[in-house]
Amino acid sequence: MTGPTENTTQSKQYPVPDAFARTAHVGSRAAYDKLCADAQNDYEGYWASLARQFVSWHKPFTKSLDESNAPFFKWFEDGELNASYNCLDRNIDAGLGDKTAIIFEADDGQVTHYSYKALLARVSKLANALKAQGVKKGDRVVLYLPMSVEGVVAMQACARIGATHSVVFGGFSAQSLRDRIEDAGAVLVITADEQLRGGKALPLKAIVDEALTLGGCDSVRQVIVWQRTGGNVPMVAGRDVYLDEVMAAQSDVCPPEWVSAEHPLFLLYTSGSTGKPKGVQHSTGGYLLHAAVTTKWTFDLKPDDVFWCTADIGWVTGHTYVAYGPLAVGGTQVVFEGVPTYPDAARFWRMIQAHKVSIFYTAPTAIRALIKAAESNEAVHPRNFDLSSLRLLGTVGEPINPAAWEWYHREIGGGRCPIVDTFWQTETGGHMITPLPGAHALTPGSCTLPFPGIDAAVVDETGKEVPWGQGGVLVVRKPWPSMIRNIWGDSERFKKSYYPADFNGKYYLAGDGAIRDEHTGYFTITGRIDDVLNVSGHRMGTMEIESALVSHPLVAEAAVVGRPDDLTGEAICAFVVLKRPRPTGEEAKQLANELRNHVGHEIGPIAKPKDIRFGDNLPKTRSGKIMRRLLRVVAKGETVTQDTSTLENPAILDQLAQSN
Ligand code: 7RM
Repeated sequence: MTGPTENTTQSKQYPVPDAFARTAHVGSRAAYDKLCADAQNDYEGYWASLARQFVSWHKPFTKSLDESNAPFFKWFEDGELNASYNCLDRNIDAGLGDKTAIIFEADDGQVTHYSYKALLARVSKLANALKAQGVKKGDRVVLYLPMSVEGVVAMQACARIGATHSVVFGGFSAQSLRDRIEDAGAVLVITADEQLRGGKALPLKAIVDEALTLGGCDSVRQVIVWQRTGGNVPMVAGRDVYLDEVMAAQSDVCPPEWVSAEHPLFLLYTSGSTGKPKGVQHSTGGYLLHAAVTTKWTFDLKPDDVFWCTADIGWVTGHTYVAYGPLAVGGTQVVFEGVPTYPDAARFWRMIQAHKVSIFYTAPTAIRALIKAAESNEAVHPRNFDLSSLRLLGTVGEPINPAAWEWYHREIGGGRCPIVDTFWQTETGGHMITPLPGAHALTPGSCTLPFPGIDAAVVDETGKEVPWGQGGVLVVRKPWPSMIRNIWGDSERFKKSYYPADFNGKYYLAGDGAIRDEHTGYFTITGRIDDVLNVSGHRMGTMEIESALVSHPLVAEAAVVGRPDDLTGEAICAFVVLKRPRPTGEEAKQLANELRNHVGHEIGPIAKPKDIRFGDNLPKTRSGKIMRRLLRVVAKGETVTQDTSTLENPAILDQLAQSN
């Protein structure tokens, strides 16, 4: 057990446990510094050497980075590879064919093991089936699937034939699904009859049917339906086919389609501060490289480890650290269909014990919910379970508060497991700022230092680095292999969002604020600096929610802000002006529920506002700008002390404050 020590800033530091450092891939601060120095001295050479080490190339690349069309950077462009070959065939060729690639645990607890060989056979059958349906290299395929082996297989099958997948999280509504299908111009959708989570069935196929009737989806020629529950779903003749049937007809051998390193492996839609969700476009070569190297170094993954990332494949974490990273390095991983609280809040601990999980990666919001559950019900407390197989823990998606960090470290990690607090984004493809567990002493609440080769910095509005101890804007000063390549179909928005003129168009703008520790230089992320909320680690644009609200016939105007929430990190708080007089009492309650459901229907349940407050108006400047800054104060339940003299209607603040 390693105890914390106090450093000069009074923040606790947990040193690297000796036993961990001895066997770690990056086993000391000196080893980390050496990697950083290598990258510093020969940036392109550093990445090229990793790309040769971690990726198998069908045709080797001759050039590392192409900056000629900045900020549309290209990496390893004349190299050819296949992501699915890298994740499956080459492991089998290396003798891992019978090794377990995936331990799948279903919602009801049923467990199935899949070897690398078995996974390749399934991927190949589906890849052949997609080809038989006419899917070609470069076509987009939308996946609307539960957390499942079939989901991973579908992603890998697309990669195998050079089709670009776009996974849509099963919690998004028909409208959101439609928007994504249309924007991507998908030729085919793969879905399931139903998704099963926490004992409840959600009708995915019915939502696909609805999405396709909303218009704009003429590009879709086929829908492949996986019968997960065997629920009786209507099939559209000539359009819908069953997954089992199309796979059964195919050979389990499918030669990989070799693609350029820059070929788009996938699109993944994510929320921005304005407008509709953006289709983040990722490459094949650079992305796969970062997925592999971060899985190995950040998680210190070894051949005997059992890795478990709890993220759904509908989010980027489920792409990089379920569908690609662990397979690319020949690991064994757990894939879980269900939720952490079913049949009870000990599900994670029971599964870690049963599958002897050694590396566990989850979100702070899940940890906070499970702390609460354990504190109110002894039966689900982790101390009732044998968690001794664990050697490393990780978190992702949002800042982790030090109290939750300490609990995770003590109660789950038994005081012996380092915690990697990994900062990254959909756009970055993989870890950007993260501890390497054999190299960095840990400070709760800090993601420590950039991954070797990532040139992250905290700067002021002019792009100048601020001194340690002073807050600023997080940027990345050099392009890196797994970075976003474009916003699908909107290059202008790509430039504006990520390479704004503020920094001469030279720095990648993450959209987060950060501060570095005065003594250690460790980074702490202070949160989004734009109108993006982070609710339970899920990104939500306030504009999207506002648009959903005003699409309701009764709503005249809406403003959405975040407020801190103990459990979900941030909670969505909506201020609404109706086209009729302001409702109060029972009527307000009913209307708030109606609006909540409306947002759920428009975007998905995750976007439902927690608070809805009705007002006669919203606080506006004389030029008509809504003062969100003041609404954030009201949302927190605090009194506005700021100057409100520029407001057209200062009295509205009192009304909104009382309207809860
Ligand atoms: C992987 C993922 C990205 C946003 C990002 C941050 C926040 C993510 C951390 C974090 C503090 C972390 N992709 N974020 N990880 N904040 N510490 N370790 O979450 O595109 O969905 O979200 O999430 O604000 O910009 S994401």
